[in-house]
Amino acid sequence: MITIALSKGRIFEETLPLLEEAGIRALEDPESSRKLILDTNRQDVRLIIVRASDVPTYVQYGAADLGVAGKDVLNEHGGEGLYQPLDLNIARCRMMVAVRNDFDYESAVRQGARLRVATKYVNAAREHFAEKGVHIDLIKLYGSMELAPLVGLSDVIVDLVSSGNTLRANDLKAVEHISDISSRLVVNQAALKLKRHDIQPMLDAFERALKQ
Ligand code: PRT
Ligand code: MG
Repeated sequence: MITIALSKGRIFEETLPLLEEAGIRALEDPESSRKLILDTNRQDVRLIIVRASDVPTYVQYGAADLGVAGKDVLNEHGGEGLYQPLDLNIARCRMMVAVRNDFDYESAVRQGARLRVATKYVNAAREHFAEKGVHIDLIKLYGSMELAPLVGLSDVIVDLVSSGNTLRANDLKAVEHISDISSRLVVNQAALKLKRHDIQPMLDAFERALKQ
């Protein structure tokens, strides 16, 4: 049995065509089904539906053999026990620093002010501001970071931006680009050795699909 961990939403949707190339089709849609384990057309392959940030953990411990996770999530997890053979180039976005429209970020940085940074991405934020030599107080959040500067929880947020609509709708502006984000295929290192016969053809099929 090969178990593939995916999250609902954009990762699931954008991974489907790649699975298709490997001859794997889900028999149910996770958006309408409440099942957490989905059968596929192949008896030896199943999909499990987990939170995006839990994908590396399931694969690390071998509860899933493969998974798809964003670089943002992998950076926070650390990547221990994971082989990362392919950048799938899906679920693309940018990790940015954003502030309220009326906040003068440049001068706060110039004056050496200590910044309160709210984010779900504490590793990425710590690395970014350390590199800039900016002192920060980190405030860990689990979602809706955009709210934090609006109600005075933080001066700055570190968050993902794709269309920019969420920032605009909340009178925020992006002031720094930290990194480009896309999702990667992750494979359990032991599973790759023990099940190479089944897993390698999948990796080859994903790679073919990416070249098209
Ligand atoms: O939703 P949940 O709390 O379960 O977890 P999650 O938000 O991590 O999962 P999910 O499924 O929303 O995202 C999975 C992966 O998609 C992330 O780990 C990223 O690698 C990638 N991705 C790509 C994004 C976005 N684009 C994105 N726009 N993840 C989140 N967003 C959010 C962003 O945080 C912000 O709140 O969308 C909002 C901004 O979008 P725009 O279009 O308004 O700029
Ligand atoms: Mg989300």
